[in-house]
Amino acid sequence: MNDTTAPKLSWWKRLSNGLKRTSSSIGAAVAGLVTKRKLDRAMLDDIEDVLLRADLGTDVAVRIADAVGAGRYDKEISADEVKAVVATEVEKVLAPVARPLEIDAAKKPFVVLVVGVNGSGKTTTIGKLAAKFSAEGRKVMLAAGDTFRAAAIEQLKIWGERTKSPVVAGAQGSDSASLAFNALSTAKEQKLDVLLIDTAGRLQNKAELMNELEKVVRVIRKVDATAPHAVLLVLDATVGQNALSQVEAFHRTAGVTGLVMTKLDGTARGGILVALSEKHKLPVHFVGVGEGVDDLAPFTARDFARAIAGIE
Ligand SMILES: Nc1nc2c(ncn2[C@@H]2O[C@H](COP(=O)(O)OP(=O)(O)OP(=O)(O)O)[C@@H](O)[C@H]2O)c(=O)[nH]1
Ligand SMILES: [Mg+2]
Repeated sequence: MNDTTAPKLSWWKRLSNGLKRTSSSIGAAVAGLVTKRKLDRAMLDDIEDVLLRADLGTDVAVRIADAVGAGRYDKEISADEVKAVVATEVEKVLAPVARPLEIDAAKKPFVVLVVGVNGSGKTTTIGKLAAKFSAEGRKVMLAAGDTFRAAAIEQLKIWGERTKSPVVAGAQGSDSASLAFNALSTAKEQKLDVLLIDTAGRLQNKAELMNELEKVVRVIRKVDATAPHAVLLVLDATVGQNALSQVEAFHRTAGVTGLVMTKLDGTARGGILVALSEKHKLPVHFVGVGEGVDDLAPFTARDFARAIAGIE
């Protein structure tokens, strides 16, 4: 193993291990379906059901079943063939959305606002991103915009210490828009490279909390009319279909520019990322496959598609 392949392999391993619950549920079901049977409509319907249960969404499930059926009626088909078709079709959906988060170095700082429902993984993702950006030699600042809970401020401070990034925090209960304003003003004065702004978790159907988020965006623009330069919606893969309505609501309120999907290691519903990509076509920048600082990986269509299909 040389230096260029080592990180790639370990990332692939983390991704495929992370997605094991999703891929093995698809793989086992497909294997059970195709043994010693000739392909017919009933088998395709069963394959479609398996894919729907993994949350890939109706359109994609139907398309995959059609692709499996094409030219194969009345023939025996192996589980590996089905998996290969799954991987190919899923990759087609994901390829247009798998886009890196590009930091525009001309923005000082490049402002990243991180939003999402309670517990989706926002603060942890900020910590992981701070580590990544610092490792790239960028000067990072964190803003503890979740002012609701004292524990949230503490949690961000710990990530600040770990990643040696300064943290701007206010008192618990203070206004999160003013906190964001102060943090951005300071980061601008100090000509820092990246400002990562944490926000409190909020349910997408709570109008008051969504209005507060709108205010954060408005106030940030008073310091820099072009900011925020990225609005990342952090989605927890384990919620399944609810992620679709989260994307709609947060996109409407805060103009989401890209997605991060966390907890792909803890769910059999990783297919939701495919359904989301098909429906909303928002860029997917990263996926989280664990709680550790290294467990955030850039999203790549081919790797994800193969991992979800359970191709080794
Ligand atoms: N397994 C796993 N756990 C994760 C991942 N990302 C975050 N977590 C865990 O999920 C829990 C919630 O993460 P937080 O980062 O606090 O989530 P949050 O969105 O900031 O939560 P609130 O601020 O309460 O809205 C923590 O226990 C994290 O360690 C992931 O990719 N995989
Ligand atoms: Mg948090």
